[in-house]
Amino acid sequence: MSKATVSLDSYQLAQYAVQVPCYICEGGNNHDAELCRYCQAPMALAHQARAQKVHPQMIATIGTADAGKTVYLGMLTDMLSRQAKNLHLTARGAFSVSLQQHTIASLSRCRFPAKTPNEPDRWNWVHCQVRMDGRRQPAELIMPDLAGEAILEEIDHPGTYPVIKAFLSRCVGLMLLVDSARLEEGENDQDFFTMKIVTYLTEMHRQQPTGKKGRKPAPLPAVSIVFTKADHCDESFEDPAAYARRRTPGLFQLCKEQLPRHEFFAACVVGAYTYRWELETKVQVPLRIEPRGIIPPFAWLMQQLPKT
Ligand SMILES: Nc1nc2c(ncn2[C@@H]2O[C@H](COP(=O)(O)OP(=O)(O)OP(=O)(O)O)[C@@H](O)[C@H]2O)c(=O)[nH]1
Ligand SMILES: [Mg+2]
Ligand SMILES: [Zn+2]
Repeated sequence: MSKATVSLDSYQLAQYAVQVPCYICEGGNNHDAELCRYCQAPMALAHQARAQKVHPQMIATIGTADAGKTVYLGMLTDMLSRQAKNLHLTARGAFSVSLQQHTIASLSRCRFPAKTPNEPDRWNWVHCQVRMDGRRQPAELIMPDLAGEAILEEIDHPGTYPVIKAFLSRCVGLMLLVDSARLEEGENDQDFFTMKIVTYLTEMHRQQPTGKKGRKPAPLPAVSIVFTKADHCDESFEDPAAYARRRTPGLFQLCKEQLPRHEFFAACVVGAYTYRWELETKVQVPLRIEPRGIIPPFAWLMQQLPKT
């Protein structure tokens, strides 16, 4: 009678019995899942966080569609990864370099990067370490590039994008981008949209369970409000708070009443631009890359972060 050796795969089944919590929404996932089955955030974030002692803090960059989030975040991460002193960023994991790589590659071909798709599995997530002067320990941060349409959809219809709610409820700092090109065109939708975002945040924070008896609720995140595309309005660089009072009075007042830690900034990535027609669509073309005011909103936010 012949004998056959059959290897037992039961050890593999044992691995599936242990669930790995998603770093963003804390939902349990199989150990080999690439994306969280509940919120579609990359599970690499959870694996990296488990492998190190310090737990990354979350920083959100939010604003309407077209506000300039991708361009701003891509330029910010690129500048910080090249800057050697004061504030320096090191990407954690190859996927954390994609945003910077795509943004800079597009700009150097005289194009702006493409619109961020609405599907969470196609967003770029930056997991990085930031070293700062005056702090012994570097900060570990997670900063995704969210799609503006998805942000507003979640605010109007809560539950549409669970990843956005989970992320915003846990973030310690926020960069709220306001499109100053639209403000200069005389549109006031930026004022309404950004007021909606601030109200959503403060409401969500109020509804959060305060935890065990005696434990204080987490403080509201620090918020830097950034007027993007400020090449359209030099005056916003001179006094961003005065510009906010004039151009976005609703947002200015709401921040004053509701956000104990906030500051206004102006930033732009290009110094000159033109337009070209592509398939009957007018497309903006960056001519000169001349970043201004990119680092201050982030540097201010870093000073507000709790020390880990
Ligand atoms: N003049 C000028 N235009 C800019 C600047 N930054 C972005 N833009 C314009 O704004 C557009 C949108 O920028 P994005 O960074 O893709 O905007 P977004 O907020 O990521 O938009 P979604 O991905 O739809 O959420 C770009 O295609 C440019 O036309 C800037 O600094 N100056
Ligand atoms: Mg984008
Ligand atoms: Zn999740």
